[in-house]
Amino acid sequence: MYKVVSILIIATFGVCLGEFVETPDKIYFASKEALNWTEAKKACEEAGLELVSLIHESEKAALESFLREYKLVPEDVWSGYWLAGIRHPDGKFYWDTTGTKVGEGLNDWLVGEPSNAYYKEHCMELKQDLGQMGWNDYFCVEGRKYLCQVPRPEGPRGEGLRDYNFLAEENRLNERQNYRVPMPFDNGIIYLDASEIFINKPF
Ligand SMILES: *[C@@H]1O[C@H](CO)[C@@H](O)[C@H](O)[C@H]1NC(C)=O
Ligand SMILES: [Ca+2]
Repeated sequence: MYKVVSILIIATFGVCLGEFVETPDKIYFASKEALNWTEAKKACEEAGLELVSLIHESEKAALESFLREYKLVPEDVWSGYWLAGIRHPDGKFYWDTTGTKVGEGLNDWLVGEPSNAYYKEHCMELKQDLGQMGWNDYFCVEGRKYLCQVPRPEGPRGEGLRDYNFLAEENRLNERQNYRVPMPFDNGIIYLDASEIFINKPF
């Protein structure tokens, strides 16, 4: 099924796929360019694809092996890829493409995430931290490479939202009280505020 769908997509959107890293794997696509989240969503859609959503454990394994095989694993904490998940005004994360809640099947948040730094991290990226791939919430206005997939052939579909402007606004819902990131220094633990960590990375 995937094969038929992807051959159709390649045939129809061959030109647009020039924006993506060329791989023989035609289920996942890694962008070459960095865009903000809404532009990344649009770029996937213009190629007949959609931002990657991760609902089942098997999808995490498939995506990670794709990234490893083509040497596309995020190199450091600043080189993640946008995924389809966003924090809605109700404070909860949803996959934009399916309309379902993030974390209901697979839950792959990195330690200490989602941190919602400055109350403005409403978009999900896949990044690597301490040798582990997983999810982080990050500022939607920032440029990131992004991951697209062949649209899910079955299952729930999100309608999409009329207005995504809330992604650039503060949202203090589900605020963590005294949120602190544990750092693996010595046998005691040194704690840093999320705001200190982001002090050199203004948005
Ligand atoms: C992304 O960039 C476009 C074009 O500059 C802009 O219209 C849009 O609001 C931006 N989206 C976010 C989430 O910053
Ligand atoms: Ca975060």
